[in-house]
Amino acid sequence: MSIADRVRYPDFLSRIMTAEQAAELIAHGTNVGMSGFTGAGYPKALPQAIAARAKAEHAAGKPYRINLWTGASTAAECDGVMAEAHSIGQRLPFNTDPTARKAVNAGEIDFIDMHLSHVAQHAWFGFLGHMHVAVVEVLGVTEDGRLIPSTAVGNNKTWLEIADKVILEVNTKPPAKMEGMHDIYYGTAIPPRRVPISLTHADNRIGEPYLRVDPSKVVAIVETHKGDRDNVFATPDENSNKIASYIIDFLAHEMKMGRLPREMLPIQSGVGNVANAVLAGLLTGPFENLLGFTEVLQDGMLDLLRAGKMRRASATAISLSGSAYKDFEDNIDFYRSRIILRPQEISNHPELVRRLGIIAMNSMIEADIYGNINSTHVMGTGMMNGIGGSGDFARNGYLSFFVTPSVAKNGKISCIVPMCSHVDHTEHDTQIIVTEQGLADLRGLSPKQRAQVIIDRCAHPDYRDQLQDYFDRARQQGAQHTPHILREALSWHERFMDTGDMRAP
Ligand code: 0RQ
Repeated sequence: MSIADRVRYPDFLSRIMTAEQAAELIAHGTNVGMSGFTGAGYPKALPQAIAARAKAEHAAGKPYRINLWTGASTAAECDGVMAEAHSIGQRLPFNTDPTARKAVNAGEIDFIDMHLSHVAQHAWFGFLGHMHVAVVEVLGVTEDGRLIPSTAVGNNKTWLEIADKVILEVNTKPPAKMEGMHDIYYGTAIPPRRVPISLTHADNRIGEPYLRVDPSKVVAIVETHKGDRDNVFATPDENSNKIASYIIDFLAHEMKMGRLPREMLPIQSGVGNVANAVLAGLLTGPFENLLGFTEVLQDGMLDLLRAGKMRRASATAISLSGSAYKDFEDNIDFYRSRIILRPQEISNHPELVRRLGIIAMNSMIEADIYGNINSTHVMGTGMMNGIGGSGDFARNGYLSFFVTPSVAKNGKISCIVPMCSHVDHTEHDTQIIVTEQGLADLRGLSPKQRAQVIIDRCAHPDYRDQLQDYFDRARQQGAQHTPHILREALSWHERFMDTGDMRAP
């Protein structure tokens, strides 16, 4: 299928140009809103052209950097190439690319780590500054100039609304039959004019299938024909399978006790190997007719849909491995009626997460004995990826799980610590912590009760005695509400430093 088949709005045909020509329209110092969420739906040609332009400008002794705002992470061919060309000044709200991560931790990129549900509204409020250019991947343009969204919606609706100029990358690779899968809600407003979002079930449609754009803002159309990043996952290992089995047993128990409705509640799942293992566990688990209300739809949810275990899934992006993507493409008629893709301000909206009663499952770097969670910073200083959507779901979910193997780096580091070296989710947002050692149900417990359960159930045996000793001595110091020996708690991580592994990769 050629670009002429995809761009059905005649006025736009004269604006087709190369990525290099379009990159000339993006000046040094520009705030650029790009599409892209968890390795899906990001522009594939412009970032390479921007990187090439930056290299040429730098070689000529001129500065060239842009500020890059997206939905969430992109890929090596987007964040990676631009970071490698030293062409990113500011970056928000999330990144998983290793080259960009190094530049963030080296202080070259000013990274702003944000809740994903906050990004669009902070942009509207004017908190982030002015957006000059939006670069958005779409699958096509309708006869009347509306845009067919791609594999990720992310913040595209907002970028198209607030940017002065728009560059569209029309990707002819994803199936044209994705048209109609999306649900773009245009009812959000700025306080005090906000009204309730009328979504009462995870699979409601409340918007329209297309993105709107003011045609006069579209300055360039660039063609691409490329798949998204291949999001390969390792086959779940023993630890991931154990974590998954504890969660599934716990959910079954909660249902038996009448604390979870028989029809189950919609599921949010973070990304990564453990998250995928939990979804794989649900495949053989006792629950039927599931609903997904999440931000990223990964392989595990596709499996649940295919097996008929899940009836529908709502997300903002489809982020698949190569083989799962092929299945998606081959069976697009099946999936398009079962998947709804929404803007991230809706997929992650606290109002909806709370109303729908989402079961949130997210991975973490470390938890402390009182239930505070570090999702982002290795050793309290090195940025890993960002908080992403974990906070949107954890604070507002009906149930909120945080999961991790009990140790990292081949056992050299304990993921249960006396005091987190950085806190993303406070003890008030954490209900259940799970490692391969066991599950700690913290609901209704005071800090001292929580500490004992976390040490007993979640700590690795190699570290359990050290943590127990710390907790015992902290309590002996006096009957404080949350006992700590501050000097020791703050220096705990130093014992891992000589391993050389306590840095963000
Ligand atoms: O590094 O690969 O160099 O060994 O951290 O750890 O165990 O592979 O786990 O891929 O699931 O990532 C929290 C980072 C976990 C992720 C985090 C090292 C470990 C390894 C990765 P190596 P694993 P995962 C949905 C919700 C925040 C955003 C979020 C994340 C690397 O889940 O970014 O939840 N979450 N979003 O060795 C030192 C420790 C460590 C450690 C792990 N205690 N100390 N290093 N590592 N624990 C998605 C979106 O929001 C879009």
